[in-house]
Amino acid sequence: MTGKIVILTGAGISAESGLGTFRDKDGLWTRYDLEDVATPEGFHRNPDLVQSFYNARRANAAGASPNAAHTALARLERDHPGEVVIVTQNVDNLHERAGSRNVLHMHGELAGALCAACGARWTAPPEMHNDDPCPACKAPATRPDVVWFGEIPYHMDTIWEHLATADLFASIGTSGEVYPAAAFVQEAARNGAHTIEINLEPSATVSDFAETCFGPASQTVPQWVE
Ligand code: BJW
Repeated sequence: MTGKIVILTGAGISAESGLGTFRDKDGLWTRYDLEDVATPEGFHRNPDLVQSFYNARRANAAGASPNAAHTALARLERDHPGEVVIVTQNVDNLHERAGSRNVLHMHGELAGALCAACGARWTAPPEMHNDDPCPACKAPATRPDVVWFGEIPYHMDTIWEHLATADLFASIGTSGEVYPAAAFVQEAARNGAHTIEINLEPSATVSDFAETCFGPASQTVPQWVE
């Protein structure tokens, strides 16, 4: 592999680390209504439910370890200095714990807290409560620093710039159901990148990819990186 490599990752890359995906059978959205826990309106209606959902996920993520797929991507970055960008939809920090450095968390991070009143951001404690005071404005308006439906994902300008200059775009472990991430393959291809989907099964956007590779990420990603 040579040239600039942009890699989009989703929940499937962390599945074999024991973190649940959203839309698979047994996924989080079979047990929770996304309108209740992944929208600003849901947070307004029942902040305690949302905080307990994310407190449990923060605890799960803290107990999880990177798997062979995360490690392989970190190795790819070490072997191609300055050429690899990971754009992750995941709110865990398994890419960083595997050794990846150039990681953009477009849907935020479990490790972050955000003030719904003034927009201040700080490091989240293991347990958060919505009436925790904001360290900046003191409003009791603490929420997880994650991107819910109807909100604009982080780092979008930087991500579009990377997609415009990518030579290779790989999508790993994402269902292709959520925008704008689901549109990245078309943008990268339009700009001349080779595109590959690496997933357990074909995603909703599989027909947009030039190449596909199906199987568990802990096997397919190390093979792809070799
Ligand atoms: C394995 C595996 C193994 C399993 N190995 N693989 C049309 C255009 C644009 C926007 C919209 C549109 N229509 C609607 C919208 C709005 C909306 C949207 O997309 N809705 C859809 C439901 C249709 N999008 C938004 O609101 C977004 N904001 C937005 O669009 O702002 C305006 C804007 C416009 C243009 C530019 C910029 C901005 C915000 C979306 C926020 C999503 N938030 C969540 C929660 C984050 C916090 C948290 O984690 O709780 O993000 S929802 C959830 O879905 C989470 C994920 O990051 C995201 C994607 O899920 P992912 O990662 O793909 O997981 P799954 O479960 O769906 O799939 C797992 C895959 O892994 C499967 O394919 C498995 O097969 C595979 N797999 N095991 C390999 N071992």
